[in-house]
Amino acid sequence: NGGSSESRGALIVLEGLDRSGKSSQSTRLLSFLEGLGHSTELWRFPDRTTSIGQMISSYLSNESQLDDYTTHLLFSANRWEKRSLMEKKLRSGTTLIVDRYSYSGIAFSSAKGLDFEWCKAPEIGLVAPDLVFYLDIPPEKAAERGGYGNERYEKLEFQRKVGKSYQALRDASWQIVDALLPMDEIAKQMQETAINCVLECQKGKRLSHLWS
Ligand code: FDM
Ligand code: MG
Repeated sequence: NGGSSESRGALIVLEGLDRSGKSSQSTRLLSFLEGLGHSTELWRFPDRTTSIGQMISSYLSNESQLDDYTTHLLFSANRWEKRSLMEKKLRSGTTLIVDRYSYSGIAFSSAKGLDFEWCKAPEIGLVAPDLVFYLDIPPEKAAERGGYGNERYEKLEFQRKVGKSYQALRDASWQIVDALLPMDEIAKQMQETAINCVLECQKGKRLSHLWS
């Protein structure tokens, strides 16, 4: 990357309903960018490896009960505990591909009936993504794909509500991808947009924070 100490990595987020193909496409994007010689890491939220992440994980697998508001704040705290490392990596030139981020936090909690603005508030100040891929899939089609697991939110009725909440979050950083296209086609579309984004960040696009 020319060795400029100012060139930074890009924050690229993947969002979408469960079974929309986020995880497969994140992995493919990772290999693509690494293949081009870009320093890249794949992250995901919730990050279940931390102690907050373990509370979230046991809630999701129905091993524990938690108040909805508290749950929301734990998901947010799970991003905050990674914020400084995230910023450090980006500033040192590493691109981060992140499977779910603040948009999931807001979409899932507001789908439970929590106030949208209340859900948004704790996300203010986190690093803003440079690019968000939304893998767009009708909830019915997602449900047909090899079935959901047994986690708390993996129910068709609920996923329909989440899909609606996501729509209110779309902004200029979003690229909507048709998740019903063949995997290779999706990967190709994403690669083109992602590489442009990585280059823009290298050239000096400033890091910003949610929601600006
Ligand atoms: N989820 C994920 C939330 O409810 N809030 C959040 O902030 C995040 C990041 O957790 F149903 C939900 C979305 C999903 C569940 O995510 C676990 P994975 O990607 O299926 O592990
Ligand atoms: Mg899941």
